[in-house]
Amino acid sequence: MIDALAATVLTRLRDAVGERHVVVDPQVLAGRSRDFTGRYVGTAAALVRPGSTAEVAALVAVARAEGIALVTQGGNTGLVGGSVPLHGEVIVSTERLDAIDEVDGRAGRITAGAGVTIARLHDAALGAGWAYGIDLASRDSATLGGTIATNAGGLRFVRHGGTRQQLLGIEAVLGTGAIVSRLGGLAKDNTGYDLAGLLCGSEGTLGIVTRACVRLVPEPECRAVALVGCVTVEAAVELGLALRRIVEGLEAVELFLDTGMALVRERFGLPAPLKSSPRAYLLVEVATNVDPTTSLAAALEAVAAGADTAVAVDPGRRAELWRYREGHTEAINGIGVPHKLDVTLPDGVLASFVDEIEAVVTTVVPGASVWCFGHVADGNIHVNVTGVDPHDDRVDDVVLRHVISLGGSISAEHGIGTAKLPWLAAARAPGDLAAFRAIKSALDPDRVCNPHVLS
Ligand code: 2HG
Ligand code: ZN
Repeated sequence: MIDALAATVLTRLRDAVGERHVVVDPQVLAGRSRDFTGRYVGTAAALVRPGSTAEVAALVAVARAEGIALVTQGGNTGLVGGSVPLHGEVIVSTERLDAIDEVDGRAGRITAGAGVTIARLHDAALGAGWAYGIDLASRDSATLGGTIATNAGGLRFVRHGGTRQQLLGIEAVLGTGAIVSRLGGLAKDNTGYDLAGLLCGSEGTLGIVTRACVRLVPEPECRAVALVGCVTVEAAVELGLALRRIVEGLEAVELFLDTGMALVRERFGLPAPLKSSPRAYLLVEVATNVDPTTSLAAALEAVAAGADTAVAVDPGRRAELWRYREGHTEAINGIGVPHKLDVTLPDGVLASFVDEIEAVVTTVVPGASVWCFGHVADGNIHVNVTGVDPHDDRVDDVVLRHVISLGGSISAEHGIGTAKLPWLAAARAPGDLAAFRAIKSALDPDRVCNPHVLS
């Protein structure tokens, strides 16, 4: 599309963001046109790097006038094909929108650009004596804007909720070209529609987020991590549910299995963390202002007496235990292009779902390997499947339809992107979908903002 218009369009894009910030180098474009897994690979004729909200508005104006589609990209850590140019879109990189504008240590909030990474946000929060409630394994690359676009959940959801719960305000350029800006940081504000909440999770389809104001949470003084071996998945799920009820300051409850543990250990050359070789592992983190080790040990004794457990308090050892969980994504990528199915199940069927899903998958693709891990306290399991052609959707179909039949969600935290689009109609009611379409056409009437995602 852009090839035919190259001369005029490129000139207008350069006028909008400056000559240096329109990148056409094929090597750079190729790197930015594929996702982390390699399953989603597109092509782009240009990548643009706006440096301000006004420049984003100028870009959107060019896109509307020239009929160009835009795909916004932060750290490109998305896993559902939502931030790569699968239909020749121009990539809008938020990397220059990287200023931390204000850290309010008294009120506990930060205003920052969409391109600020989650790791930088954490550092800024800690520097002011606070913490940011969203954390995820891709923290060094994932950006504030990207996590807002996808309403990222991450590792601390059980305590702080998702990104939408952290948002106090947003600045964005809508597909209409209008700039919306509400960054006053008021905790309570019911003056009309919640535009920040609407843009959060909209996957770049309604506009481009340029800045946001997020709330901070207190940073507890002490942390402890326990890795508990469980003989069955059901025991691990039950333990996670029980801990949610009885442990104060529960910050994370993560599940993974013996197969994933073996893969991660092999990939990174890690030692066995426990004496036994259980079927399932529960990784629990607690953060409180008094040393939580004794209360965590007592809680584990109460609900999982005698379980094989490793406990860590000092930061280095805690990170070592987390490595077994956080290493999953990279280790799985190392053995082939995965199909990633990020789903939520109701509590009552979670364990049986994990136990049975391999059989469900291998009925359609014999020989496929299934890797389950995730945020079990939120009912969120990441079903990764390897050994399947990247373009073969039969596995996605059978897993997602199974999830729907069990009353679950086909997207817990990664979004719909292009990956889940074929199943959206089965997962949402016709009235919901009509409302989605009405919102899209009101805020992005010319379909310039990520038009192939979500609709
Ligand atoms: C995680 O929880 C991320 O580590 C990635 O959401 C999940 O790789 C995945 O499937
Ligand atoms: Zn996750």
